[in-house]
Amino acid sequence: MLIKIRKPSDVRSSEITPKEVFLGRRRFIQGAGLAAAGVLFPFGSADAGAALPGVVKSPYTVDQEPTPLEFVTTYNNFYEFGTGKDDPAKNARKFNPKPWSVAVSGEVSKPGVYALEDLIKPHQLEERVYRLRCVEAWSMVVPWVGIPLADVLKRFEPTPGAKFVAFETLFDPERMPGQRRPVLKWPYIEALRMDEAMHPLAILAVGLYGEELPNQNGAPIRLITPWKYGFKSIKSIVSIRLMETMPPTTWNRSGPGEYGFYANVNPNVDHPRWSQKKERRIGDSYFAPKKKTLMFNGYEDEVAGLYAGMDLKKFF
Ligand SMILES: Nc1nc2c(c(=O)[nH]1)N[C@H]1C(S)=C(S)[C@@H](COP(=O)(O)O)O[C@H]1N2
Ligand SMILES: [Mo]
Repeated sequence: MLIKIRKPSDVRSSEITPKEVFLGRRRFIQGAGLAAAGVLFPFGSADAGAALPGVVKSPYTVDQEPTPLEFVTTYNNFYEFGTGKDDPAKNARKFNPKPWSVAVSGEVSKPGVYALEDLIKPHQLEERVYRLRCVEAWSMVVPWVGIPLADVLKRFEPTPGAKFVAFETLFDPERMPGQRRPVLKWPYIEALRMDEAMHPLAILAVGLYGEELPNQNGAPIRLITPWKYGFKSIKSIVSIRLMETMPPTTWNRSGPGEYGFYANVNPNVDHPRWSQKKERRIGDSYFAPKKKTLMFNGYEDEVAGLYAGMDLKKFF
């Protein structure tokens, strides 16, 4: 396996480019008066995104060089802000994700509307370098800041009827201009089976590269399931609903033959219109060799057990 999960003692802080370097670079670029600065670093106005202090490094980290911040924040999929890769960075600049709350409902003993500050406390935050693999056959490596989804779900006390978890993105066409056109059925919804949601690799992220999430990356709170295609990692979540039956999901609904409910990264199951055997790492030269796609995006040892006995060609 090319990707291994390291023990905390293996994680050297020097492997993650320190925040100061990025802040310094950002200030340098702005100081140099480059017109591109606003495009390269669109979040926050003149200032950097708010730093998230005291974040501990998690052992759940891949041993790979993170994709530079510029690419992570300018090459995005977030259809609420447009369908082009550079649209979210431009069109989400004015989006204000504060205040924010998340409605928790369904098969739980403690439903309610939770303010983001009550849902996720700063002292719980950890950094995990995860690979994000888009169904479009490109990938990135991102140092996310977040907390295990399981830790959050347990606090709502799921009832025995909770078999699935459904997530919903904010629906607000005034603030999310992409929602004024019916390119997808809004709001964006995604879901996991309960055992997937409780897996320690699944996290709710509130930051990346040591700072609060940029708007284009799903501020202020998004899901990250690193063994699944990126479209499962729903952004700007306002609702978490625990359910007895399998909920509909946005991409599965828009193209059931192309996007499965499970959406596990699988080099052996091609998308009907393109291969999933290889991927292009964003930030690499266009002529750089593509990388082999790994089963479950490299997390086979950790997650294969969730799908024991399932035909992954049928349940793609
Ligand atoms: N609400 C919402 N969430 C979304 C999307 C979207 O269009 N809307 N795009 C998904 C897709 S296809 C991918 S690959 C990832 C991209 O995350 P990134 O832009 O932070 O790299 O977000 C996912 N989450
Ligand atoms: Mo994607």
